[in-house]
Amino acid sequence: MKAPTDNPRLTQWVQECAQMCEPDRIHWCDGSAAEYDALMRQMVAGGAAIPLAKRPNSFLFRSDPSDVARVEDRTFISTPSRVEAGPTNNWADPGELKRTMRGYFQGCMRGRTLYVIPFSMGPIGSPLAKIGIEITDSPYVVCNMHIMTRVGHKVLRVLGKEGDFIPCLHSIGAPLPKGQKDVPWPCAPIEQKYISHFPDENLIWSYGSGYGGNALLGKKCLALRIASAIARREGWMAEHMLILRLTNPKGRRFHIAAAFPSACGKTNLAMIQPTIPGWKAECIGDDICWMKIGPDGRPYAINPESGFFGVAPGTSHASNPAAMESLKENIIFTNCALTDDGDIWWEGFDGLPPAHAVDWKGKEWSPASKRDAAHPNARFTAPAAQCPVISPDWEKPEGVPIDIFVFGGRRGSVEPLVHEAYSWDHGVFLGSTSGSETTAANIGAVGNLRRDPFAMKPFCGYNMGDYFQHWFDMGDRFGAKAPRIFYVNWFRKSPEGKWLWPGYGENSRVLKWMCERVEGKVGARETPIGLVPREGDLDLTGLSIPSQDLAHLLNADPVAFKAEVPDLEAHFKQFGDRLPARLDAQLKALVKRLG
Ligand code: GTP
Ligand code: SPV
Ligand code: MN
Repeated sequence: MKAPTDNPRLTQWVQECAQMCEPDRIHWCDGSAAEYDALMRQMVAGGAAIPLAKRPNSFLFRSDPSDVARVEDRTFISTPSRVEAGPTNNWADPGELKRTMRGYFQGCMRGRTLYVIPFSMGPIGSPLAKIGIEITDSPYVVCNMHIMTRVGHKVLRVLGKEGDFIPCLHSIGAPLPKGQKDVPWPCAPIEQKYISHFPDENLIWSYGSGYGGNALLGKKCLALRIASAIARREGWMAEHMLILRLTNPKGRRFHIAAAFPSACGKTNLAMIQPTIPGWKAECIGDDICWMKIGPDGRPYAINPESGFFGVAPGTSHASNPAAMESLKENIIFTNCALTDDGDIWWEGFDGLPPAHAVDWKGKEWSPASKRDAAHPNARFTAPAAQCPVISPDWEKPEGVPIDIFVFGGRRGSVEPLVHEAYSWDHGVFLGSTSGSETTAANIGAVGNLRRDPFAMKPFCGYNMGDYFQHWFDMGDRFGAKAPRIFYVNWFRKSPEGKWLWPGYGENSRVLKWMCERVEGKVGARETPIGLVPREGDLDLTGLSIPSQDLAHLLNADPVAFKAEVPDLEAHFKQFGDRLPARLDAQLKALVKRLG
């Protein structure tokens, strides 16, 4: 196939990759519906995709049981020196890593097609957008990229002859010998998986996995790890944040950007349907936020993606009706269960479980089975435009001005429902120390408390100490225009282990408090950890929460926080002289307030 571009750097890179990977053929993606349909037909015929009778143009995929989530242990930030990657990243020497990976890439696409996917992160032509080119041997990746990013010839037109792009090389790492039948989800064993980033060269090499952030390279690899490194150099921000617009009954708009770790509630909050009368919410993005300082000195945010790669389990009409409405057609489902009438199902779906289903491993399942029907990290890939609460401004090239930053995590104890930072520096401290229990979004143990600063631990493409400093530098530039900073925890549990807060749509009550704090209309109580609403400060009309539960939710127990200080000190210590002095000062101030 002739290259539909006259960009010499692009044609040369594709040629080099083809020489190394030795595919049977090369296909330049045009991003058309016809291309998507043809690839899906091919995957249905080959047994990789199952068409769903109940959802038009929707398909179910079952991954290999070893390839179900991001692999942080196999993810590398490969900078010339280890200190540039910092203590929170896996580092590998670029020369050595490339040598090892070239060994794997050599001939890895034999028997397969090399797809070239030109894509834009951000509305095509937006001053905040970036162009990437993904090379992959996975038609599943191509179809997902069609939904998650803007793909096609229009990207090549913007790129032009001289334009710059971020090369993203991906292979599932499973050459197909002649005459051998393919398996439904080819991939390489875990020890051969490499998700590698070379931030100094804006280069991504991913080998061995076909799943999510390991393989859809526009998402975590480009839009967070590489983009965070570029953003620091260029003076903007790339964050693991949802973006949402809230309009109060008077018509005043607030734009909120919130960073929670993976599988800790971004998609749900992004599509919130407020339970309090008169408040309206619109979704702008559910996972990634790029921000530049606008002409008025405020941060302006865009969602670089064009789809949702959302956690399926727990999604229902009760928890997230807007997501359910988005999933009616044109969806890729991965690792969900299949019902006998040709629909998908997962734990936490509306209504009763089906009497019989086929689980995510393709095995017979019934409610009596001891195992989950859907994998806990089962996902849907859905076009953002299908979301009933998507904002009419979600593709505005200049973005939306942010009023409020929210950090948070999943903590069964200690952290109250919400608190506000005393200052920008205190807010950066809250972001830098945020802790959360690990989830199924990464392969590894689930439920362990870890520090996940700014929800960026797995996604920061450089030394996290320098990233903290970048937040201070940006705050200094925002000055009086800096967004206010809050910290939330929807996941606090009673000693008996039940959720204390109803969550989901009811989180609008917490958002209302934040907006009214910005307007100076509502009070708060000073505590050692920050400003916490008093019972009367939260609008709880129509909600019946036992008052002892509410007291528990709003309790910032100094004893519990004091007990965490040694862990915070150890957390900061790992950054050595890269830790901004302003964070050290914040920790000392906290210790003093705790008494
Ligand atoms: P990534 O896509 O991995 O970045 O995840 P995310 O941050 O978008 O998480 P998501 O919104 O998909 O939520 C993950 C899980 O948390 C789901 O099982 C949700 O049902 C659950 N969840 C989300 N919001 C709430 C809440 O307010 N309360 C409770 N109890 N659970 C919630
Ligand atoms: C996350 O893990 O934060 C995700 C899913 O959003 S993935 O794209 O697989 O990284
Ligand atoms: Mn995410």
